[in-house]
Amino acid sequence: MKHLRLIQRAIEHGDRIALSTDREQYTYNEVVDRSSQIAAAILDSAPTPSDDLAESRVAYLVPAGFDYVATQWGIWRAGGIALPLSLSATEKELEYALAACDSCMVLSTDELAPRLSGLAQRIGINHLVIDPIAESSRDQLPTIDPDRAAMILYTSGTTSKPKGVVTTHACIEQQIKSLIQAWHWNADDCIPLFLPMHHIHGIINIMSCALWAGAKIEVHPRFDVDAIFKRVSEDAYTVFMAVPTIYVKMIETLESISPSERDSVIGGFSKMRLMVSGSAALPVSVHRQWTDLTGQKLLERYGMTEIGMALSNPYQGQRRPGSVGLPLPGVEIRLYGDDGQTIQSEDVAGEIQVRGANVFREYYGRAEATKESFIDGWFRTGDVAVLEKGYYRILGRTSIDIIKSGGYKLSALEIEATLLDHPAICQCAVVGVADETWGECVAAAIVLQKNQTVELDDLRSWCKERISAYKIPRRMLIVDDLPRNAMGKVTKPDVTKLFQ
Ligand code: MCA
Ligand code: AMP
Repeated sequence: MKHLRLIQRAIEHGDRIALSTDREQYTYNEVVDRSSQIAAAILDSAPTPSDDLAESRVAYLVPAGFDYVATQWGIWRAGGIALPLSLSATEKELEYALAACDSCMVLSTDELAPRLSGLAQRIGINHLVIDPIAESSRDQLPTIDPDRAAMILYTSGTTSKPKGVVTTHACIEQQIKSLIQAWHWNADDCIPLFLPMHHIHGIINIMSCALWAGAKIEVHPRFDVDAIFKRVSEDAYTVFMAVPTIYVKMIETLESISPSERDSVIGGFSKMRLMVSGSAALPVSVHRQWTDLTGQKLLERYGMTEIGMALSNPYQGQRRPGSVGLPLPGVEIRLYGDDGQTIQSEDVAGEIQVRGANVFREYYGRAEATKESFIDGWFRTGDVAVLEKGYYRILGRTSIDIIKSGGYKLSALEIEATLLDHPAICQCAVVGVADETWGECVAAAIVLQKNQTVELDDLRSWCKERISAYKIPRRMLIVDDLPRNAMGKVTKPDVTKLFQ
């Protein structure tokens, strides 16, 4: 049996510590062994038990940590496509995620089982709880070709419902190897993991890179600034990766704690070999404040679910605030103008387009959307950038309907569709409004049905049952009509102005 490279490397890392929490730690051997037990149990309980899942979709709702890695690798080793579900998803969102990619099975821990058992029964898919899985029932697991599909991650965007981004093992491997090389990952590294595990920032940049390198991941159930600061002041970490909102929150906390505590936390930060920011624009002011406080120059990089990481400031060399640097190893970048020509000179804005082995295979079941997202083999990111003195700088996005809040990519259209389901709402427009902490904050202008009223707090509670908390509009306005142009079309820039 030939193993996937990530698993083979884990076998070689053997008795090193792969993951730790405040109570337990697990070696690479333990993770590999557990993943083979889970793989065998998946194959035994598949709708048609077989020796290979052959790219069937297997979803899982498992918190970050030992169980998460063993489950993801278990699905891969059984030949399936791993589909991580969001811990903050509502039942409706879970149902959509399971149905839209035709999952044959869903796995969960015992603790999270109540969130899935009724749903799985209702939609008629197997639900396997991993805790009771014991000995492996199989000597052999299938050999997995690297060109097989490995993972589906949902990404929100220019369509109302999220699309499932399908990546292959080869693609994931390329994404990992590029970062290992560019950011000098090594077996002596230790990194905290507190980001959600249904997006690539947590899955690839942190978890998979660390495990590829033989490094140690310290798992936190969520981002808790006090818990992180305690460990930073104990010099626990060599590498740190977070979204800009987290740096803003850490600056606020650093400014509010006692001088002695602050000195010890800053000591820990200043000794790290690498601190990275990404998933959303890092304001220049935050970049500078962080350097002033800790002496660390944050390395800002740019990526996307469909392509992994594409651009990065250098590990050695100038890390320029406000810029996302240069193409990562193995990634080809071009800027594409409105005139359909590749931009050849600096200081001219164009869409970032990407080519390379890092690029995803398809949007699951959406052949048309997949086709439209490529031009001559280049993936169209929808992000606009400019090349300035050799470094790329992001200027914005081509679609106003994509909102980035707290590092999450949100679809204004999805939130609008949810609001429109409310019986009192007749029309609405959702926009992202600039916000110092969250980057953008979700705002909704709402027109009510005739003779209807609604309490905004009630509306928020109503949304809470339908969409994840981070998608719920923080700001809402009831208006008589939405701003429109001469053709009667809603003008979102004018909607944004309503909140300024
Ligand atoms: C939460 N709150 C918000 C938002 N989210 N308010 C405004 N806008 C928001 N987006 C409110 C809550 O309602 C609550 O308010 C209070 O803030 C605290 O909420 P909580 O959820 O506890 O916040 P947190 O735990 O501090 O979370 C902040 C966070 C989280 C850690 C920054 O948003 C996060 O993990 N973001 C990372 C997402 C990520 O990994 N993205 C990567 C995607 P109240 O107290 O009033 O109820 S991958 C990607 O983008 C690409 C590929 C890339 O390049 O990486
Ligand atoms: P996602 O679909 O969640 O993978 O989000 C990808 C999007 O995040 C990109 O298309 C960009 O719009 C945004 N993004 C990621 N990193 C950066 C960055 N450093 N600066 C600005 N935008 C970023």
